[in-house]
Amino acid sequence: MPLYSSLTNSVNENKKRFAVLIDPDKYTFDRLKRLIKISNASGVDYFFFGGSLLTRDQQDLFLTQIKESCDIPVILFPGNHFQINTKADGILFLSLISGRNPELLIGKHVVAAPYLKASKLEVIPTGYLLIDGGNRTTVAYMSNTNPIPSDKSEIAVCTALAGELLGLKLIYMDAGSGATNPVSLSMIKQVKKHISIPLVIGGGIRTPLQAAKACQSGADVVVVGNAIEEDLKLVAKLSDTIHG
Ligand code: 1GP
Repeated sequence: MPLYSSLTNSVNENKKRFAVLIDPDKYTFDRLKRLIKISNASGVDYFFFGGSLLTRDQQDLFLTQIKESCDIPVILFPGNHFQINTKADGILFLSLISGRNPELLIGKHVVAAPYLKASKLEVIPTGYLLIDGGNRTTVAYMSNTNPIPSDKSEIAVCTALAGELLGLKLIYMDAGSGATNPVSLSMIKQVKKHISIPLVIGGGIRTPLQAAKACQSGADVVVVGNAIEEDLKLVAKLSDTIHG
């Protein structure tokens, strides 16, 4: 089944989904193999793959290894169009709608479009909202955009709603990798109340309790990267909590 249809089915059945973010710069090949094994055994739903800035040329090697060793779908979460890779299953075609940088609203998309059209990647049009997580993150710097202030839920609601009305299929609210504070529960609740497309929450989630609260507040998919890089054992605990 296509990734997006499967996700909307889960949302309709109120089943929460768990995505492990793999920033290929943060893993050695051996540690990646351990992550795949643990994720497979723990029922991880998706691997999100990418980073705001990649400095090591190991994407292809890593994607090959993941696809050869498990059935967990790999969805590209690209920092830029150089990260398009047809070994993955799908791509979050991100428009950074919380920002006012035209290159990340539409510019890079024009460059990427013919490659995506010619590929077999499932393209998931995604409204990407950066939310202030209490520290300056790589993604905020690299994207040259201002995150939405953490206490301005009404801005997040209107931005997410605009994304949905423009035809985007997913809203991803991200406090940024390594954020001090995850997206607030009240902001998640407000946004969820006003949109009807799936809601992805990530950035700064480090514990099963934080993941559970994000789910209870309305997250349909919870994304964790940093905390898992530091402790692979967290995968099983997060998976159990998110899947209830
Ligand atoms: C970042 O949402 C992801 O874009 C995950 O963030 O690495 O802080 O878990 P963390």
